[in-house]
Amino acid sequence: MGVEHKPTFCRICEPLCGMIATVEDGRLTALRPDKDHPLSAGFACQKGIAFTEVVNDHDRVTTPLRRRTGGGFEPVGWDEAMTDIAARLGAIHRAHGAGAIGWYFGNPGAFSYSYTLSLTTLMAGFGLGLIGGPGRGLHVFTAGSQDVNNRFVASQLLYGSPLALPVPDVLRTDLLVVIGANPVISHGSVLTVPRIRDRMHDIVKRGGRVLVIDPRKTETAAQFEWLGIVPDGDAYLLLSLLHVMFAQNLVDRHRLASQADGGAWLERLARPFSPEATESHTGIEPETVRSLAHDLARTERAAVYGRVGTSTGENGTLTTYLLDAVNVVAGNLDVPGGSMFGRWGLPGERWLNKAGGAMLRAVYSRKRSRIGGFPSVLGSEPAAVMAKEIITPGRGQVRALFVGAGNPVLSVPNGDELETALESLDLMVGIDLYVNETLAHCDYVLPATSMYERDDFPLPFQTLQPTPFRQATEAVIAPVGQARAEWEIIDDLAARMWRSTPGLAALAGMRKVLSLFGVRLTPRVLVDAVIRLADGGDRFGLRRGLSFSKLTGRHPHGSVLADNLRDGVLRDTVVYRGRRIRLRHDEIATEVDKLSRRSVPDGYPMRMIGMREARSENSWLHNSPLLMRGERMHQARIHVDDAAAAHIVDGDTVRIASPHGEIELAVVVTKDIVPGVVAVPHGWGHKGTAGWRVANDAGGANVNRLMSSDPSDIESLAGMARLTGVPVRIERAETEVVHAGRNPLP
Ligand SMILES: Nc1nc2c(c(=O)[nH]1)N[C@H]1C(S)=C(S)[C@@H](COP(=O)(O)OP(=O)(O)OC[C@H]3O[C@@H](n4cnc5c(=O)[nH]c(N)nc54)[C@H](O)[C@@H]3O)O[C@H]1N2
Ligand SMILES: Nc1nc2c(c(=O)[nH]1)N[C@H]1C(S)=C(S)[C@@H](COP(=O)(O)OP(=O)(O)OC[C@H]3O[C@@H](n4cnc5c(=O)[nH]c(N)nc54)[C@H](O)[C@@H]3O)O[C@H]1N2
Ligand code: SF4
Ligand SMILES: [Mo]
Repeated sequence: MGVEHKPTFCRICEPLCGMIATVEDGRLTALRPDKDHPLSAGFACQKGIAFTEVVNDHDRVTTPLRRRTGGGFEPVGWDEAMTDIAARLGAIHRAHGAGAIGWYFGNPGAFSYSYTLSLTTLMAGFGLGLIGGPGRGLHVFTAGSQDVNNRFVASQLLYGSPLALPVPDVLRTDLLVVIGANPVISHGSVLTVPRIRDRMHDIVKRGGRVLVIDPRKTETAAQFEWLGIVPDGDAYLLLSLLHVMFAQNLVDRHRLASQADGGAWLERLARPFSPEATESHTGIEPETVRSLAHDLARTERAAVYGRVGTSTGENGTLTTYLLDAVNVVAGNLDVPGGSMFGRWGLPGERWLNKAGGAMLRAVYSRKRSRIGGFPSVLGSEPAAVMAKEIITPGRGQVRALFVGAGNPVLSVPNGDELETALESLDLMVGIDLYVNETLAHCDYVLPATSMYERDDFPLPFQTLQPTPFRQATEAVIAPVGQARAEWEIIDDLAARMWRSTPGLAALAGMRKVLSLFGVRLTPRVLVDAVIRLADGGDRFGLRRGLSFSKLTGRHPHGSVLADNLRDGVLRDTVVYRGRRIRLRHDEIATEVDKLSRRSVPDGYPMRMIGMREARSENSWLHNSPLLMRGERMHQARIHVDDAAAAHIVDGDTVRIASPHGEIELAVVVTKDIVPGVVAVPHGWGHKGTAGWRVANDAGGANVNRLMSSDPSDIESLAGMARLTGVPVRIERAETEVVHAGRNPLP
C-alpha cells in the first residue's frame, strides 16, 4: 500500500476546507490544507488539522458496546447488538406505536449526506404522524432548535419555503453588517465561504466596511469595527433601522412593492420604534442607528447578516425575519453585493421548491409537539422538550431513543433533567465516535465512521455558497475497527423491522423492484442524481458535466461552477403565488407585541451570552491533546467594572446562577465586553464516564445547566431554546476550580 496523499475536505464546520490526507498502509497519519483547492487555497484551521487525533483516538468507540448490568460497557458483535435492538424496538413499536420512538440528530449529522437522507427515509417509513393529533409519529429532535430553526421559519414566512436561505454576498459587498456572528472563530455559518476572514479583509481593502454588532468585542469585531449591543436587543435595533428608513424616505418604494407585499404594514409595525425609543433596550445611541440606516440604504452593495447570537434570544424568528426585512427594505436583497439566494439549477426547480415548500408548511402547521404544542420545523420538534417527552406519560411518550452524532446532555437546556429522563427509557441507542455524556446512558453504543471513513457530498451547504462550487470525496480510509456509517445502521434496522412497519415495508418493496433492474437504492444513488441534474451536472450523459464519481475522479480538489451567484432570482425563489415576499404576518405582530412584555426575574441583574472558541467544536473536540494543549481551561468573561463592583479579580472562581441552576468556573476580566454581560462557552463540563479521558480531565462546567427547558421559556414560532441574554447573577466563589485530572498545588 505505501504512502498516499488523497485530496478530500474537512466536514467539521461550514467552509468545508480542502484537505490532503496522508494515508500510510491504510492508516490516516496526517492532514494538511490543500493548496490546490480553488477556494480554501491552502487554509485549514487547527481543528481540521488535529482531526487525525480523533480518527486514531484510543478513546474512540470501535466496536458495538452493550451496557453491563453492574455499570460500564462491554464489546458485543454487530449482529447480536442489532438483533436485540430490533427486537426491543419492534416490541415498543407494536405496543405503543411510532410515537414511542425518538431520534436525536446532532450537528455533525448535517455534514453527512448519507445519514441525513437515510434518516429522512426512516422518518417517512415510520410516518410523521400528521393525522390523529400529537403523539402519533416518530419524534425527531435536532441541534437545530439550539441553532437555526428560527432561520427556517423566518424563510417560510417570508418566501413560502423554509429552505429559501439568503446569504450575504461577501465577495462583492462594500458594507457587511455582522450581527450576532463571529466568523473569525466560527469560520461562517449558514454561509459557506472558505477563508472568510480574508474575504472580509478584502472588503476593507477595496474601500468598504465590516461592522460587527455584538455584546462582546469578539475576535471578528477586534479586526473590524465594533458596535456593542445589549444582549437580545437586536429586534429593537432592527425595528429602529426600519423606522428610520421609512421615516426618512430612504426606501425605494416602487422597488419594494415589486419585490414584496406588506411594505405599508411593516412601516406601521416599525413606527413606534424610533431610535430614541429603543436606545434603552440596545444601548446604542440614536445617531448611530440613523447613520447605519443611511449607510445600508445608500451603499449600493450592502448586506446585513446574523447568526447564532440573533437566533437564540427570546424572539429568534422575529429577529431573523427583521434581518431580512432590513435587507429588502434597504434594497439589498437579490442584488450583487447584497443578500442573495443560491440555487441548485435543477430542472423544474421552481416546481420542486413550490411542492417542497407547501409540504413543509403543512408539516409545520399540522404537526405539534405533545409537550408545549410547538410547531414542527422540517419535521423536528424542540430538543428542549425531549426530557419531558420521555417522562410524561400518555400516547406519544418516548420509550426508545436513538442519539446519532449529538450530545444533548451538554448542548440542550437543563442537561440534568435530561440525564434523569434518559435513565427511564426502555431502550437507548447511540451512534457516535465516543461514549459522550449523553451516550453514557445508552443500552447500546454503536461505532460510527468518522468523516474520513465515508464518501461525502455536502448536500445542505450547496445553496449557501456565494461562489457556487462542487466537491465530493470518497472515503480516504476504510472504517476504523468495526465502525459503520449511520446510513448502513439505519438500513440494517429498517431491514430487520419492515415486517412490522407498513411504511418500511413499502420502502422495502420499492427497493426490491429497483433491484430487479440492478439498482441498489442507496443514499449515494440519490445524491448522484442530484449532482447530475443540477447546475454543472452531466444530466445523465445529455451534456458534459459532473457526477459523483466524475467529481471524485476528475475534480478531486473540487470544481467552481461560477464566480458569483446570479442576482434577480427572487421571483423564482419565492414560492408564494404572485412570486412576491410576504411581509405581513400575524405571528410577527404577536412577537413584536411580546417585546413590550419582556420581564426579568428579580435578583438576576446580568445577562449571559455564549462564545465559541477556536480550538473547540461544540462539545466534541476536547479529547484532542493538540487542541487542549497549554492547560486550556473553561473560562467566563466579564467587564472590569462589573468585576470591581463584585470584588472579583482576574483568575477568580465565580459562581454564576440563573433561576434554573448554577455553575462555578474561572473568570477573565476584560474591557472587551459590554458592561452587565457575562460570556461563557458551551460544550464543557465533561464526565462521559466510559468515554473521552482528556476531555474529562479538562474540568469546566455545563453552561446549559443555567438554561430553561420550561415550555414557557421556549420561543414559540420555531421552538428555539433561549441560550443568550439569559438573566444571571454572578459572585465570587470561595472554592477554587481545579482541573479534575490535574493536581492542584499542595
Ligand atoms: N471554532 C468553532 N467554530 C465553530 C463552532 C465551534 O464550536 N467552534 N461551532 C459551529 C456551529 S455548530 C455553529 S452553529 C457556528 C456558529 O457560528 P456563529 O454564529 O458565527 O458563532 P458564535 O460564536 O455562536 O457567534 C454568535 C455571536 O453572537 C454574539 N451574541 C450573543 N448574544 C447576542 C445578542 O443578543 N445579540 C447580538 N448582536 N450578538 C449576540 C456572541 O457574542 C457571538 O459573538 O459556528 C460553527 N463553527
Ligand atoms: N449554551 C449554548 N448551547 C449551545 C450552543 C450555544 O451557542 N450556546 N450552540 C448550539 C449549537 S449551534 C449546536 S449545533 C449544538 C450542537 O449540539 P450537538 O450536536 O448535540 O452536540 P455536539 O457537541 O456537536 O456533539 C456531536 C457529537 O457527534 C459526534 N460525532 C462527530 N462526528 C460524527 C460522525 O461523523 N458520526 C457520528 N455518528 N457522530 C459523530 C461527536 O463525537 C459528538 O459526540 O449545540 C448547541 N448548544
Ligand atoms: S475551518 Fe472548519 S472546515 Fe476548515 S479546517 Fe477548520 S474545522 Fe475544518
Ligand atoms: Mo450549530
